[in-house]
Amino acid sequence: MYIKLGMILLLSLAGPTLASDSLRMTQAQSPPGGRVSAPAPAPAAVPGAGLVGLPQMITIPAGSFVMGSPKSEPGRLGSEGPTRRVEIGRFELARVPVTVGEFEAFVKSSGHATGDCWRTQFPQGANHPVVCVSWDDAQAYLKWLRQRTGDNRWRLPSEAEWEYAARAGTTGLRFWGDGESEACQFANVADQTRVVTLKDDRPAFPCRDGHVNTAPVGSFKANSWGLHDMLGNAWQWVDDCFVDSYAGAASDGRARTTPECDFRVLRGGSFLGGPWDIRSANRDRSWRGRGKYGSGFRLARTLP
Ligand SMILES: [Ca+2]
Repeated sequence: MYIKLGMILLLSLAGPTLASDSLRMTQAQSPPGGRVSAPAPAPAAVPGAGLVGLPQMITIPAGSFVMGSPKSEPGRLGSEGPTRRVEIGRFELARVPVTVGEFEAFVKSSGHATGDCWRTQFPQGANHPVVCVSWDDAQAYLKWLRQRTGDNRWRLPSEAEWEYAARAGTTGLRFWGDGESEACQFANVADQTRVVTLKDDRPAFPCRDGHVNTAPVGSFKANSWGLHDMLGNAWQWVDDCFVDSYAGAASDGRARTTPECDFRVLRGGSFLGGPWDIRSANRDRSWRGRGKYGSGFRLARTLP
């Protein structure tokens, strides 16, 4: 399932001058699992340029599933229906979301202009998911990644692909089942740690996951397809324009998009998500040019 480590080691995100462009992700900066850090450090001839590992990608098998939620589902939004069967072709999805360290390497290397929100909301390690980034920031990251790797297949998942992968064959509220007390094994959610620490009275799960804000990516159990953090930790931008219903949506897994649409879809909930938010079918939206408090993204790649 996983790309062989040898294949992902040290693809240069710094273009053809691999040896001279050598910002390194040190061991301390490199998140646990899911990323391959650079080997023995080399002198940084061009400070700010990037040499980082690529994310571990998981091959998502072709198949079909029922997208959306039944009207009986607790917390359901009207936009989660009508349910319909969708056919998905195989593709790749990153094992974990894009991290702060990776986004920082991108900003330094590309000079991409973005606000400070992604690094100033609360303390985060380099191995936490980057949050408060916009859909346009994600597109800039993808453009940079395509250029640096010479691989034009990098993209965001479509909303249908995302839900298919998040469910990993399950049909309930969450990939671990419908239970709320189990949530803290599988996701960083609004939990009792946050309730007690911040006196936060928003709806929370009846368990402790140990994290008030974001957690290092890959800290919680994966779904059965090996994907971590599909629910909780950080919202994930997908490619689609937000439409308030699935009526008329394609059934082949393509993103529903037009160049002029300004509101894009976010999926998965975040560290702020209570039981109604942390569901495989839940949807949110935001203006493409502005990050939400917990909005991040996860890389996908097209397969032939
Ligand atoms: Ca939490």
